[in-house]
Amino acid sequence: MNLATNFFDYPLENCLMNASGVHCMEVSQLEELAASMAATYVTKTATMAPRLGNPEPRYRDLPQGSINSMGLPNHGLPYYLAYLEKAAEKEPQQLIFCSLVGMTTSEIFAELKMVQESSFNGFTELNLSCPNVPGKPQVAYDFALTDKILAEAFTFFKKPLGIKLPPYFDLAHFDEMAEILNRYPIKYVNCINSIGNGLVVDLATEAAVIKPKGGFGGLGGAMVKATALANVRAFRERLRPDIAVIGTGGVTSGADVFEHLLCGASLVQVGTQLHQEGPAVFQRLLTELAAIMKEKGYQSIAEFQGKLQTL
Ligand code: ERO
Repeated sequence: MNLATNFFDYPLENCLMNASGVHCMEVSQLEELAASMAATYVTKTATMAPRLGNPEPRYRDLPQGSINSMGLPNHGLPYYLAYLEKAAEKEPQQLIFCSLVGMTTSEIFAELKMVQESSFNGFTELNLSCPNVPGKPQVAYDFALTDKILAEAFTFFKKPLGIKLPPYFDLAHFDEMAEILNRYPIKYVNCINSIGNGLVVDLATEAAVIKPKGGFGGLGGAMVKATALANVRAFRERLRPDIAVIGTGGVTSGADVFEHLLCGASLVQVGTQLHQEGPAVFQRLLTELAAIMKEKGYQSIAEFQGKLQTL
């Protein structure tokens, strides 16, 4: 079975990687991802300065997924850039993604300038969808602001850039965001970040299960899969063909990976399930994906990628 694929000029052994935020905050975790069966990986979304994040408990695994309000704990962009520059020296052909976010537009531009001036030439993922910083709305729900940020960013940022999007729930919003994105030289979108501001209740204690923001947090895992697939499909149908879509959300099995690919994903990220199972999850998902492809008579991903049928 051939699970190989390409992401632009990078030949990859398969289509799997972590979702930013999971198993990628520490260099030791990044090294474990590099050594795992994941084809590539992304660093924890970074701010310019290190952050401790929100008070604990701030993450909870649930029977149907997870809820988190981490609040962007990270070691600061220079920490991740130093790792990425060193990794590229060791293995120049290895594809790695650098995720970043700013609390202000000027922080975003300062970070992009730092990446532009660095020797890191992989993909940069601009996260416009963090749901968990108190008082800070998700940028990508503000269409005019997203447009303004991209217009300014591309005046100086010349390296490959992707955008991490929040889930949208209305066809008019898919249309509006795709129309903006299609006007810029972005390389990919990543759908979806967690579904923002869910509330999970513990029946026994009659309390919320996480502490920050009164228990409100981003939902991930199995419960978000249908929303993730809809976003992958909706953007694949609307974006220029040269803009790739990375599928993230609800991947717990090889069947889920297959469905993301079928809806048009070029790569598939694993978040909640990676948190629950550790990096061994990638081998299991690949074994399951290969079994499904064999049963269906597919020899390669290209034979079914993006070919969802409608009734
Ligand atoms: O709270 C976080 O650090 C966080 N959680 C998410 O579910 N998505 C994010 O994008 C994010 C921080 C950027």
